[in-house]
Amino acid sequence: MKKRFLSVALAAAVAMSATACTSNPAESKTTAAPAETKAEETTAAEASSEGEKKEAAADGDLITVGYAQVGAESDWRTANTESFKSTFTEENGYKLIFDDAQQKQENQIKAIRSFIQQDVDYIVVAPVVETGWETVLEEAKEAGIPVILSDRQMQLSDDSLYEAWVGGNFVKEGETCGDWLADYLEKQGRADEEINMVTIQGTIGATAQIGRTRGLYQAAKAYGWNILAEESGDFTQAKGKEVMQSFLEEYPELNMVYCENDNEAFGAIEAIKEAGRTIGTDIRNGEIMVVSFDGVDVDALSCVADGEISCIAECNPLHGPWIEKIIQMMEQGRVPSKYTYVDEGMYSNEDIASSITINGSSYLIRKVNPELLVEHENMQ
Ligand code: GYE
Repeated sequence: MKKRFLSVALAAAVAMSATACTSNPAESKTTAAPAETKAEETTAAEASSEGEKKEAAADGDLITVGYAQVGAESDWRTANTESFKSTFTEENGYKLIFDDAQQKQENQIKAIRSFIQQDVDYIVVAPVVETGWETVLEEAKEAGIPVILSDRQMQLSDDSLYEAWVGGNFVKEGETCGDWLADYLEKQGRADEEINMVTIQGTIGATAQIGRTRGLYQAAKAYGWNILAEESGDFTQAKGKEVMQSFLEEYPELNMVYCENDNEAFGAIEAIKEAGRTIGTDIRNGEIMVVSFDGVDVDALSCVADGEISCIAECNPLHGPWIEKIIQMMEQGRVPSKYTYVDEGMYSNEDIASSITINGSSYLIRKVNPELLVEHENMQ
């Protein structure tokens, strides 16, 4: 899965833009759908099977799936939405009812209630935060509609309120990022450098925020790094920039920024440049090092290629096919695994190490270079 992230065109674009770290959201390009779900390219076929689809719909053969999505806050989210839309197509036998909650839990709860009213076959939720879901999930249970979680998790007193969850291991992502940094400094004989870090957190209370912050704290404690301040950037570029601007004013001694997603990193990069500071790994001489999470698109990978982001702990957004597998199993009366962790690695342009080991598991570190892009291309 993870190696199919970039389409041929995107790979070429990364190769061409290797010297320009693009941080304009308007120019953002997102990941391609997995190879097995190329809905976008099938317009002609779609047209010819229009009659069949109508028949299927009339027969009620389509499986109706309501997806309560968080919002459209980041490139990761856009790729995740695309993965659902290209998987749950009528051609594949589904009717997808998609709802964008604009990062508000009350909107997600309304969406779930509306899915219940429409008597969908399955409800999929990417919960914006972990708490506050008990009541609405009870309502789904009473209506006999199975709920599947995608991406973030929920804290519930009764885990049988959902069938399964698919997503990334956010604590491990944070630990990987921390261990990469420690490894990087140590291998260069710079382990004694004073690290003064600021954190631009994700949406407070979201699993990705909780896990990545926890992973960082463990690393900071283990390696003796100072965390000067932390504030939420809500996983957006605009807020990330705003938060970084205030950090730069308040903490001129900061030499590292831990951004809990790439869009926040894009904002932070803009703020650092506008403040007349330099991005880079020479922190002893005033440069500021940027690290981040996601790595889903050409914008982020070109920042790594340019050295503007030193490392990205990858987070895989292509959940559509995984959720579909779960639904298919349930259709056959089988019980899916409760938790599915998607494969994730690491991106960097430093030749420091090719893997990192955390609690006995090894994580591949992929260098962002033309070979990596060709590798992606070959996986299409
Ligand atoms: O990293 C961020 C998005 O929950 C994993 O949400 C997801 C995070 C992702 O907005 O970019």
